[in-house]
Amino acid sequence: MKKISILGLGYIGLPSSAYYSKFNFHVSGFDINKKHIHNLNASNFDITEPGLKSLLKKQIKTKKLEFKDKLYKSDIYVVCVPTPLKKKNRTYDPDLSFLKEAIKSIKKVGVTDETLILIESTCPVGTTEKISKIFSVNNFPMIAYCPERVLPGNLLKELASNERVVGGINDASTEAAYRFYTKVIDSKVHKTDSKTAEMCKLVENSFRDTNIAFANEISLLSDKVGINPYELIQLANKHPRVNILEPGPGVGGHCIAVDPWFLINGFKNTSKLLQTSREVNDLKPNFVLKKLNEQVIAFKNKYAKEPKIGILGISFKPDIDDIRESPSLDIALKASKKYKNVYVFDPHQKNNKEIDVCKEKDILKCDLFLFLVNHTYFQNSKYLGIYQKKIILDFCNFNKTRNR
Ligand code: SAJ
Repeated sequence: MKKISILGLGYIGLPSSAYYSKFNFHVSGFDINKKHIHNLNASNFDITEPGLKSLLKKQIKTKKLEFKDKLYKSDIYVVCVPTPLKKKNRTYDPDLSFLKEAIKSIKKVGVTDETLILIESTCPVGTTEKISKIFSVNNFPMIAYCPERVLPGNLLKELASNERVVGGINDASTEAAYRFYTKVIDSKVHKTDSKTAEMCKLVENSFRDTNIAFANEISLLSDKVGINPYELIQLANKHPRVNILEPGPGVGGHCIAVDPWFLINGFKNTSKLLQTSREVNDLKPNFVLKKLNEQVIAFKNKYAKEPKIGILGISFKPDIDDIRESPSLDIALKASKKYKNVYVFDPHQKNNKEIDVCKEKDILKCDLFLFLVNHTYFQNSKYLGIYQKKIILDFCNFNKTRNR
């Protein structure tokens, strides 16, 4: 049985380790965070991804899945470490230190020309070729870039069903990557070179960011003429060749709001549309706060008192607890600082470290509501009642069917 090591047990590496161990492989999950490894080995999972906890438990029992704080020699290495952006001074340069360390640690345990290294982390174009240079010509492994495409919240299903793109630094690497993914996924695997595969990942997420920016700009224009953007978009989408996404409070998460920067930074004069899209999406929370302020002033003028403000949802998108880069959390934090009576409620947040999340009974007493995240939980008579009877600002299409 071939041995696989997964490097980096985050939101891609951890489910991938469990998933790959369902096939004819022995999988060893490796992470530099010893505490994380300890927790995984103690079955102490802090996970909300549907189905993941039970899959992990099941696969650990088969003894084909284990977690280690040391990297061991393997036939295949799947690299899923983070490649964050350096936000210092807002330069948004990619930090490839984790990736470089991961590749160095693979070199240290020893590779041959039979070893296969699959890089799934998001990278600037050309990274796979560059990092391959650290291996000596005598022991040169096969290396391919194979971007992940899974959607948080639907991850285990998409790991199996999404088509994949694999791009090796040479034909042997592409073929080996192709053989691996065709064994473990139920969908097509497309072969290309490493640069095209790297760019493909960045283009996919930039496409979504730009399309959301279009929707967000439409919402700003709608506000100028006093119409409902969601109704407008629903009607425009009746055209057979129009399919506008949904405006929201901004774009969050660790991918869509981040990945376009890999292209913008790499090709400054040729990525104006991407940069503008980022700006449009990043400015949306300010617009939400401006609209909130208008309502607060109107309330104070009418009732001669401060309104109780209820903020519904702080995660970066519906039905998950992930708050990374969340525009809703940003709005909630800023509103809590500016106004006296702000209540924040999110059914997916229990003990949030960044903001106090109130009890549901308290939120129901508010006067003015900001609907920020369209959690399925909110689709009940309590919140429909609020929507109809109270002062509301809807930035998540609460009252309409989803259009994603
Ligand atoms: N959003 C809108 N309007 C929309 C759709 C989304 O404002 O119509 C917002 C969401 O509320 C959220 C943000 O965009 O704040 C991103 O959410 P998302 O559902 O678009 O994407 P992610 O970040 O959860 O996952 C994306 C996916 N990429 C694409 O759809 C092209 C996923 O397939 C990738 O694997 C993932 O990025 C990644 O890891 O790169």
